[in-house]
Amino acid sequence: MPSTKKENQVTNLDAVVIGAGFSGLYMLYRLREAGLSTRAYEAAGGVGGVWYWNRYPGARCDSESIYYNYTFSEELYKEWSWTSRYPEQPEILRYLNFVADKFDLRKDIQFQTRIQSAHYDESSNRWNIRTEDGESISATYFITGVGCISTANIPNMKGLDNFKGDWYHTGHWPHEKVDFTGKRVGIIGTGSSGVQAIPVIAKEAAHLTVFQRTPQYTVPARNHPHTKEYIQQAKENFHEIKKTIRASLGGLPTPPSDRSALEDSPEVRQQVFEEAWKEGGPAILFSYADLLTNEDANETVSVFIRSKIREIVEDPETAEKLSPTYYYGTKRAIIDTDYFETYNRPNVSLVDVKKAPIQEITAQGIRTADAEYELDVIVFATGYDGMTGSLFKMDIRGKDDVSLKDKWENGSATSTYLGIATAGFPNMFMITGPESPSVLGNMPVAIEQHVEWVMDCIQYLRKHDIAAIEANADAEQAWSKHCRELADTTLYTKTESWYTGANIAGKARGFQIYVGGYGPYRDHCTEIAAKGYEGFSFITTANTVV
Ligand code: NA7
Repeated sequence: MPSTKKENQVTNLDAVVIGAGFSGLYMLYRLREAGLSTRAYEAAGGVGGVWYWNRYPGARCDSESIYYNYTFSEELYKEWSWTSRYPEQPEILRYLNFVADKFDLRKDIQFQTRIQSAHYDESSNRWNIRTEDGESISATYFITGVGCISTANIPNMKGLDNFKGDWYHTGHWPHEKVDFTGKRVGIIGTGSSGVQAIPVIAKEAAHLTVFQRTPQYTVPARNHPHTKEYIQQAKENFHEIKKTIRASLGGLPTPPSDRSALEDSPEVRQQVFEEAWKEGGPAILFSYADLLTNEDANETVSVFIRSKIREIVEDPETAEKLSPTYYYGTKRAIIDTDYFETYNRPNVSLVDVKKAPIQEITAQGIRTADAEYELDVIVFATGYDGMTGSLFKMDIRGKDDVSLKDKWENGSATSTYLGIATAGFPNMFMITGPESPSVLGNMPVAIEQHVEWVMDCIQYLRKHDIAAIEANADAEQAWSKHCRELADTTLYTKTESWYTGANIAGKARGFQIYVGGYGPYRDHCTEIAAKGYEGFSFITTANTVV
């Protein structure tokens, strides 16, 4: 790692990349390959992004391994072999370290460095960037690869400082093993992280109390090891896999059904859901075309999953508490290993904190409106300030010294052009930014598309001697409106979730994801570029806007 702490000196670069996860690593690689002087800045001590921090027990990916990786390099794809259908966090982290080593990326990553501010200077068309250590960097391009869900949400609960035991957030898990043996553990939150952690912690702890605000639909992952033959076949099918996932709606090869759930008789539908339940993973979500758009269709799958919960969970009262009522799939559709089964264990109990809210963390544990729970450890599986949280952690200022946070009114008026750029912030690119399809699919596929689009754009600017590119306000408004209109044709906006910002106290509500699917979105972005970056303005080297 180069030593770069140069007080009073300015490091001049072509491009600065924030983050060394899937986005940052690939962006860095492409910029460097194109001959741009580039450095990535990463707050963590190593590569990996969310996979560096999310080390909680049971953490694993919910996209199938053979698709949850880069496809830009056939050689890379063929050199790496995944061990199971849904890889665990340590394996994904090993993969990203392997990528960093293979392409010798580490030498251009400055670890343990948090970017404090990035201000655009209109007179020079450059970004002035400062680290928290006081280092100054000047760069033409400012590219964020900060992830969509990487800023931990630790609810502001009264009394946390008084707690005598240990507490952890799933997204900032210690590197050393947390030993739950013989401990009374409380876990708050039953999203993907809680659902993954609960069965694993329950096996170790003396007692696990789950504090649930909203019950979750979750379906079996049916994880299993991969055979050598299966992996070999995937490698042989590399080109086909790459082509299919890149054109798909959600970055996975299996297309969702084109049938309505309401076209089938109840008996046939039951059969379809049973088979999907057996197959596990995303099969249920993909079993009918209209589960996320039609309330009646959604009710059929919701009823089915609730019936499975009653079948699995022995205590009827617990089963009832675990049964969700919102539209299936409108919070992140979760897959699990033994989640509902875990509530049959004698050392696990479930507390409904919607009914009796948490009032205080005490020295001994958690006090809700109707009881006190003594605990040795509290695990916050309370999620993230999604989409904008990580961007707002930096003081990003564009033209006229306007901050991104102010422009987007703390998130309530978030608007972008294509989810990549935003008016008033020339030469700033967001990898999987708000209003891109990002989190509604298999992320590496979305990330590669953005990185490649940004790289092509930068090459175009350089070739045509253009100093800066900026999204036009009218194009941005039209894109935001289009995103909102599309979202309103679905059930997503009818449920409170981190997708809508509802999980963060005081955060403005808004659905900031493009729901039209990866493939159509890719085509649209490609067309915009082919039309000479329609909807963008160029600032020439003489500072004239064209
Ligand atoms: P999620 O999906 O946002 O889940 C967070 C959970 O924590 C969820 O059950 C929340 O209940 C609960 N929560 C949040 N704040 C509180 C408070 N104050 N009190 C009680 N319960 C609370 O985060 P995850 O980390 O599980 O998953 C994030 C994404 O990572 C996931 O979607 C995948 O894309 C990977 P709520 O449902 O809001 O009532």
